[in-house]
Amino acid sequence: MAHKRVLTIQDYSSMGRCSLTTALPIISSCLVECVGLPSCILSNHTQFKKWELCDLTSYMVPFVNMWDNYNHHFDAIYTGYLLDSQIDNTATIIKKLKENNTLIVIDPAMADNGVLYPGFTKEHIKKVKELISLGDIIIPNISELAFLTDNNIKDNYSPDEISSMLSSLSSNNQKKIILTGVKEEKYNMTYLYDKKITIFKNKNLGGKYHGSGDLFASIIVGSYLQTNNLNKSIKFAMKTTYKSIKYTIKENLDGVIYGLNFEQAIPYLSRKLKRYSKI
Ligand code: PXL
Repeated sequence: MAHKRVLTIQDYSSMGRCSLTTALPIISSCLVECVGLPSCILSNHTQFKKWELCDLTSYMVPFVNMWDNYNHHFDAIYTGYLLDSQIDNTATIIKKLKENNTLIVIDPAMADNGVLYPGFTKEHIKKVKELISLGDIIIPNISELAFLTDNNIKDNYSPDEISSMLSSLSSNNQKKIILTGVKEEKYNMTYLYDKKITIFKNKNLGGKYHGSGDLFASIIVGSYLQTNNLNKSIKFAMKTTYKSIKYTIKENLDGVIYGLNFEQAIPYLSRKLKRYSKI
């Protein structure tokens, strides 16, 4: 099995599993090396009432430049939650480190349930649109897709509306899009837009869980590097997220704040990947 390495650029929130505290263990459990560049460090994510934030914006490029002294190759660069001021830096880092075979995955982590995360404004949407232009695979949820395509925010979208938002974000089929968070009766759906649309369904267990998008995107990145099969990676991501929700409910944990109990689903993910890739 060839060694693979991912650079992920997002915040480190000490309390409340999301961003780097999810990406690092999940990508490692896919047997892929994960280099985490923290864009800022928070005491806890911003769905808590209050937080302390240590902004590392000015360190991001110097950290990466320091690696010039060593050989390195990134099979993928994966970005998540970023402050407005960090998006230009992130673009600079992507342009500097991207080689011909480096996959760029952008999770435009900025909104959920129809609302932008605290502190984010129209300016943030504009900046994320610029970052998306560098991506090969984009992983928005339905709220982020609507914000990024200047559509109205509402509870439900028709299949035609979803299809036209996907085609507009993919800029003439240049990008693959994995859309999460579309609900239909008892189902939770994921759309893959790769010139055509494929829909994946899972039972919806209800409830809101912080960091589920970060968990999903991390599994896609880690397992796609191992399998080179996006459909398979989406199935792994959906099933592992589903199991993590089940473990969170079973142990009566507060998933709105502390995030998903994904640790217990890691053996499942590793087993599935091992069986598929014969690692
Ligand atoms: O999961 C998205 C996310 C990541 N990081 C921080 C957040 C959020 C969502 O609120 O606050 C700091």
